[in-house]
Amino acid sequence: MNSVSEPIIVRAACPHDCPDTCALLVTVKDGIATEVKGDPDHPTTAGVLCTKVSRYTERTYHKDRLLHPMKRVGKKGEGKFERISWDEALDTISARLKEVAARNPQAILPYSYAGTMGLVQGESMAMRFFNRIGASQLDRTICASAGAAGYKYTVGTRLGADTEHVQDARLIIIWGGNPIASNLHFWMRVQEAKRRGAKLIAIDPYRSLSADKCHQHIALLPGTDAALALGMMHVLINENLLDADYIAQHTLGFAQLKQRVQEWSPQHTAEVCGISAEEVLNLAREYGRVALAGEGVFIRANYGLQRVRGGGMAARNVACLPALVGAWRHPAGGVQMSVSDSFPKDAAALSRPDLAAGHGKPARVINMSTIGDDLLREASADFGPRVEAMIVYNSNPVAVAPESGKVMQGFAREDLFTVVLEHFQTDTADYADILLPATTQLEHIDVHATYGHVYMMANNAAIAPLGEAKANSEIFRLLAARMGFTEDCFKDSDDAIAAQAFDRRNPRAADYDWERLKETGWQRLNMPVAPFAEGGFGTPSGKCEFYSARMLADGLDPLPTYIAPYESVASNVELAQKYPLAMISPPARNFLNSSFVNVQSLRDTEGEPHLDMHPQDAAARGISQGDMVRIFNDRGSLQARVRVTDKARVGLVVGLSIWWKKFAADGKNANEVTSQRLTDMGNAPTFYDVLVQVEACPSGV
Ligand SMILES: Nc1nc2c(c(=O)[nH]1)N[C@H]1C(S)=C(S)[C@@H](COP(=O)(O)OP(=O)(O)OC[C@H]3O[C@@H](n4cnc5c(=O)[nH]c(N)nc54)[C@H](O)[C@@H]3O)O[C@H]1N2
Ligand SMILES: Nc1nc2c(c(=O)[nH]1)N[C@H]1C(S)=C(S)[C@@H](COP(=O)(O)OP(=O)(O)OC[C@H]3O[C@@H](n4cnc5c(=O)[nH]c(N)nc54)[C@H](O)[C@@H]3O)O[C@H]1N2
Ligand SMILES: [Mo]
Repeated sequence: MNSVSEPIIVRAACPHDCPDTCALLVTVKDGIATEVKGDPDHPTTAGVLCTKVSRYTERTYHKDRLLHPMKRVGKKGEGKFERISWDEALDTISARLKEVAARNPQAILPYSYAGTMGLVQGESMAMRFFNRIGASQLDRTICASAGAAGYKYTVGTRLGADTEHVQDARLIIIWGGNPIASNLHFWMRVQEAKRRGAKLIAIDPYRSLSADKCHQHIALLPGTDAALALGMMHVLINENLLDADYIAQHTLGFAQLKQRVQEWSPQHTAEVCGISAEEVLNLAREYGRVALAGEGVFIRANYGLQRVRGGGMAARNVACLPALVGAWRHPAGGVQMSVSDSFPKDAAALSRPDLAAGHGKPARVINMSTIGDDLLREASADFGPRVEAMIVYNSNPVAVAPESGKVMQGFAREDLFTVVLEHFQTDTADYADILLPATTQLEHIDVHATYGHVYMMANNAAIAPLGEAKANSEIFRLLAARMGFTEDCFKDSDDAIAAQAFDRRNPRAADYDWERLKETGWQRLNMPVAPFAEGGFGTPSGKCEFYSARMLADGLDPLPTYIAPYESVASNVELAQKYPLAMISPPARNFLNSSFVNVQSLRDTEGEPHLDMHPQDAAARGISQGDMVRIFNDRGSLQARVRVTDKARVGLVVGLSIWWKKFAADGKNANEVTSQRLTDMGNAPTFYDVLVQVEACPSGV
């Protein structure tokens, strides 16, 4: 790009699906990116990057980067391709899409998630394109929609306690999250709080890296968090550890809540959660007492508690806690789950839903979490047309979607036309008919909202695209032209799109100026700290809704309750006789979902697929440290090497994820055994609501 030999520094933003969205400084010398560092001046990044992203150049210049368009020459899934020109690729795709669209545009399905969180490369040109076609809509549920639904019923909007004040908290509860692995910059502030005397409590069935560093670890059974929150509310209410003034002014339904929680005595709660009654009592008392003393009690509620049948309700119950004790009054108090609603994204300008409206009837919606079943469905009055063409970008569904056996069967359909836009030949790319090389964050521009802090972030292109790679936005721009779409929005440059990203009519982004943001790299939204200190919740009543009429209208219990997992020893006795172990598959520290698994140095650190298992469970099955085991249920099986450890509580096995199948000895990963059943609200997947059995593999495997 530049030919001077003096290195230049380019301001960029980390594109990955992580709450931290770091501000990056990229060193470029003679057109080559030589180093990626965290911006020391950006308040949450604070000059620090995780191991993965500090190796960003290793990923960008990886020898396996896709550099040319290719077409499939082998069988689906075999991964055999031949180089073609961009013209041939775009002509083939547009011809096929026109043919399908002429029959029924809803037979076309985009499939994307958060490979990049950028608004330009993720939420604009591609969405415009599919809206204009009138394609099926994808319900993007795979990560956060259960918790989002539960949180929003209660609090009204996804705002929460501000990361920048965590260090001032006196009590920090890490609930269903592992920030050392997945929210490092939050953890750095937790460490500062600890040095200042804060107490840290982890609530997690597994002694994760983070739980191990907390003062206390409450190892409840998976999927029982809603019960624990009910038990805490029982104690808070019955022992009058309450902020009566906050409750009176800013909450709705206290009397009904009081009645509801009576059945959740510490003893009963403890039985459901598989912990002791003292743990319930002490947790509630500590929470209430510290908050009522006017100090910060900060709950970091994360994704671990949402990936089960009652995941939405669990998030809702946890979101009720701070209102009871007035924790929201303190800048370091309240709950933080996602703060993504802080950003006034201009979705109408970015994705142009009005273009879809031109097709008359509303588009059919397909849930990305049931893609296995939906690819295998025939046309029907209920379902609509069979999916005939699928365009995948920013996602690796063959590795990450639940019940993988079905997903692979769907992708293997000979009559399905599949296009994949990727950096690498992932498990999903192996099934593509046309495989297109996409640029990485260093090669394109973008603008970012985040879900863990409140800064708008700019990403400048640091280097020219490698090989023939093109940005997602450019690929869809070219496809739109080939399809004959003449609307002006298909001519927008990436800069023009970025300039439309935030709605300046909203006071939070009133002074948003893309050209300036590109120079400064980041800019805080005009957001107050302690967003609910004076109430002002986003619910219909404007209060924190212990009782939610909207939930009742949606067919849900209007009050906090407990919904047992689909698959647990207590809830499904029959299944548990065959499959007595609960399995969870949370992220491995050195991977980001399935991204980075192909970066050698990071994969070397993780080694190979492991299964953590309690000594008692291992002994009962004649399994020893380092044995290769088979993990199975009715949906499928996979192999992993056992680590016998009491990090996993009795009855629980843990397979840190998400491995590329092709790097596992048996070509499988944890999603072989996960199910496509959905959560109580938000239609999200239930990745951690799984029973399995484990047996030693015959020796020699
Ligand atoms: N390094 C790294 N960082 C990441 C990611 C990654 O893959 N790798 N992924 C990114 C993405 S997409 C997301 S959504 C976030 C996820 O962010 P987090 O939610 O913080 O994710 P995890 O690290 O999986 O932490 C989940 C924890 O929940 C625990 N858990 C499992 N089941 C239950 C349960 O029923 N109840 C409770 N209380 N705990 C349970 C697990 O043992 C695990 O320790 O992280 C983001 N950051
Ligand atoms: N068993 C199990 N399964 C899980 C989870 C779990 O904890 N356990 N977690 C779930 C969660 S929380 C999530 S969010 C999902 C994540 O699922 P995905 O969003 O699919 O995330 P990744 O696996 O990281 O795949 C993203 C892909 O996008 C590609 N990519 C990155 N940037 C670009 C770009 O600019 N252009 C193009 N075309 N491609 C790009 C990357 O190379 C990568 O292959 O997985 C879910 N699956
Ligand atoms: Mo996620």
